[in-house]
Amino acid sequence: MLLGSGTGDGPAVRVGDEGLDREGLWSAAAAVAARIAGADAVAVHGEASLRTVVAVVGGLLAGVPVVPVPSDSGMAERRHIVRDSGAALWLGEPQDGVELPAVPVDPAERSSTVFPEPSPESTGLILYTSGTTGPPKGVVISRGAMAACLDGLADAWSWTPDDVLVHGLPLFHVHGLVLGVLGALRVGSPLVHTVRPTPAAYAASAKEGGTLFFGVPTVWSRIARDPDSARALAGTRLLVSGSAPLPDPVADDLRALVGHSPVERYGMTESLITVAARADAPRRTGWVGTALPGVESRLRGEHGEPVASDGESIGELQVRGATLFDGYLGLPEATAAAWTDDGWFRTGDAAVLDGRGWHRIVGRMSVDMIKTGGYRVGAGEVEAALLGHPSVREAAVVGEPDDDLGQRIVAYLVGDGVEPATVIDFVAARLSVHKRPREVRVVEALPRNAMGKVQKKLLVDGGR
Ligand code: MCA
Ligand code: AMP
Repeated sequence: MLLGSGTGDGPAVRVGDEGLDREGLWSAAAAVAARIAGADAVAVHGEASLRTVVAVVGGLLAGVPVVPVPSDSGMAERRHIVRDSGAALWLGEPQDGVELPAVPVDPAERSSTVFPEPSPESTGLILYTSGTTGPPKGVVISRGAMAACLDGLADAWSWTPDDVLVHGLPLFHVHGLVLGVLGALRVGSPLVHTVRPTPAAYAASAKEGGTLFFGVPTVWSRIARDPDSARALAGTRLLVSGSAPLPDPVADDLRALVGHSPVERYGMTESLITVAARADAPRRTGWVGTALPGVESRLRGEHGEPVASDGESIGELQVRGATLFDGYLGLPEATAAAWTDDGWFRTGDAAVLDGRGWHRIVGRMSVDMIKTGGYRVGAGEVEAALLGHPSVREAAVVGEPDDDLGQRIVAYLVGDGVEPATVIDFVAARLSVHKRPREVRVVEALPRNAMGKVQKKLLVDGGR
């Protein structure tokens, strides 16, 4: 069973001030499942709340594919996700622009209806994620892929029911939802979700007995800059970092303040987590670990040629195995393009492998894929949104290095009377708040090559 059994009166999940034990969660979710059984898919408002957890578990109990919708999404993105996914119902607080029938979700409700476990091949989640161009694509994830990933991580991190998992990550992506909620339910460890991943909230949860903590690098670097909160983590068993590269100085500062630094793990929405450092292995700063059981990885050069696993040579990381997705919803061409002819998924990440199977991620193959605060944002979709603003004639979006966010979204714009704050709000309201440019630079012209293509490298290197 993907989520284990729904028995037991120990705490299962707490989000902020609201909590449920296992039996309470299962019976509240069963009430949701009874209402939605047979639907093609359900959209869930992905706010950080107990209600979201109940809604997602309800969908999984009923065997109905769940489509989490970012809670900070703007109208255009929300509409796209709802329409593209084919969701028939909306679970959670009704939102502007969503015309689906809303189904109430009440954590206090109880139902004893029991549902048969759906097959591992069936779809569990459809998660929307950005490519380099175009609107976000629906990544179809099977229940079996999630189970394989979570079992691999439980093994790597010696994650057991004795752990208390703590994090405050968004409930609409792999990190916060699959690892952070479904992982805790599958392993049987209680989850404390702090609503926001602030240093103070992590410190408070450590004092209350949290043992295992998840965060994106921005979360860890904010904790490292808050020594009192960092020291409060001293008694914890394991810190885990992922979704973006953990800067070496942050790992060093945490080692000094906490007594141990995070283990890293690597993955993608499409592949779930494929590579992880084991809890019992010595920390190797900058290295994200070895392939999970059931996953294989390799490096390939620009023309598909093998690249040596010598700890130095860089190639595109390609993966295959049990944790992989089933394709982009309704996009057979994009799905086919994501795989090599011999059946490996092209991650688009540049990596190094060493002789012991350890991986180091050295960057993205494309400048158009930005990671900001752990969120993946395609430059193309931000540029398209910006071009929808009447004062913008040309737009080029890049990710610039940022001490807090890893990369900061910067928009170079050509236009008439461009007001930076107005266009930033315009993107936030259309796409989502986390996709807004943090900075706008108005320029006379964009640097282009002889073919007319914008030379983004010049923007990044020439930017301040
Ligand atoms: C600011 N705000 C605005 C605007 N400007 N709202 C509307 N319009 C504007 N122009 C408000 C926001 O609503 C929010 O309000 C507040 O400003 C702060 O928002 P933001 O700047 O986005 O927050 P932040 O402090 O910069 O966020 C840092 C963060 C966040 C908490 C680390 O980036 C985060 O949660 N990242 C996690 C991403 C993640 O989970 N990725 C996993 C992908 P208010 O505060 O009131 O809400 S899955 C993945 O990658 C895999 C597979 C893997 O490997 O894990
Ligand atoms: P997403 O689909 O949002 O999960 O983003 C996946 C991308 O996040 C990967 O392709 C990597 O570029 C990046 N990523 C995830 N984990 C790590 C990590 N530990 N180190 C470096 N990059 C990472």
